[in-house]
Amino acid sequence: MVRGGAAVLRKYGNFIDNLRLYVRGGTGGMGYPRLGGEGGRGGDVWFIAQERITLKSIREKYPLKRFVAGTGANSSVKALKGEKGKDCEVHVPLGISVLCDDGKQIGELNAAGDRFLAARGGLGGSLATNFVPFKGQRRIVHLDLKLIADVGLVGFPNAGKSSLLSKVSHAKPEIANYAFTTIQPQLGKIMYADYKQILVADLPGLIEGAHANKGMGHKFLKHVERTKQLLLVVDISGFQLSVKTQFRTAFETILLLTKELELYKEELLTKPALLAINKMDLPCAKDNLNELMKQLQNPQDFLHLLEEEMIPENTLEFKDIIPISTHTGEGIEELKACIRKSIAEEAEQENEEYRKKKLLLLQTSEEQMNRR
Ligand SMILES: Nc1nc2c(ncn2[C@@H]2O[C@H](COP(=O)(O)OP(=O)(O)OP(=O)(O)O)[C@@H](O)[C@H]2O)c(=O)[nH]1
Ligand SMILES: [Mg+2]
Repeated sequence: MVRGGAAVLRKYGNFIDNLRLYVRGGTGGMGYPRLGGEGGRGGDVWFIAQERITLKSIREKYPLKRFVAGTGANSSVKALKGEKGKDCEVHVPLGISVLCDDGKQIGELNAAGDRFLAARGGLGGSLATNFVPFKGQRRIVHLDLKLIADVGLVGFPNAGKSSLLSKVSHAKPEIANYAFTTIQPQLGKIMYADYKQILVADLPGLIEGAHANKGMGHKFLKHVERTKQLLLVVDISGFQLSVKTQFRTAFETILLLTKELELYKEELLTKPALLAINKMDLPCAKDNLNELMKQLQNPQDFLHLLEEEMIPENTLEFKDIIPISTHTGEGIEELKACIRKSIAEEAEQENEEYRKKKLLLLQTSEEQMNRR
């Protein structure tokens, strides 16, 4: 167990996962009253998801963060119907939620090529509008980035999440013996011998009180929302942030993590979860593991020993519990196999649900045909 409080003050880094933009559709073109001509519609502002774009690159390329589409052409003798204004296309990263200024989600862009109409152009002037054009839609929107990974690593600081990522993938995250080494999410790919790949997101450590914005707060948990599965990583020797805070055993850290996930969003607890118990090379590890397994088998028998506010309403059900050591390599191959199995089972279940839905649709359309 290692202490580490000094690094708490370190900054969030220059990773950006939220960007505020001004978007405005183009104004319509003027109508032509004498000949009844109609001005062109103003251009639209579109967000288009594209690989290899980051919010940082958008901010650097467009420091004013204003996106205005072209004005529609005026109606003229040569062209009574004015041409539409030029659309403004903004390329954004994959995994973006588009939010209004009031926080309401108005769109999502997940796959390359997904499009979202951010601001519609105004209508051109015509007989109906007394030949006066309309202005385009204007608004402030927020681009909110969530990583799309198969597995999200969730744990207290210093548990060895980054060490694990570096062990199972080619990623080179920073690893150090203090809390909050990781200050921005990192992605790594587990490559299996048959070329199967699974994407893992290493996230900054979570501490108790994260929901009240302690430590790095909850802001990173939003990335977990889109990961298919959770992998909790705990230090078998427990955790203590500083001399001023209480020591927590591995069992307590698991409950506290569950509680923080629950306080952030209860649905997170419905995701399939695995538990990796790390640092099994430490001298006290075997005894601690025996104790922990007893506690995990019958958590209810041990909850009365804890402070009430630490106890989550629901418990996480782990599909597998794997003792590991990123230092000696113990359990790493087994963990990789469990991750793969769990992802495959999940995909199979999704397929099954899809097949059932299709079958139901087929049956209902057949019934309808028969009734005719
Ligand atoms: N003994 C032992 N130490 C480990 C093991 N895995 C990681 N460590 C050490 O634990 C410390 C923290 O490791 P990190 O991988 O940086 O931990 P983290 O969970 O990413 O921490 P944060 O980024 O702060 O949340 C480092 O000093 C590692 O060398 C292990 O299996 N055994
Ligand atoms: Mg880390």
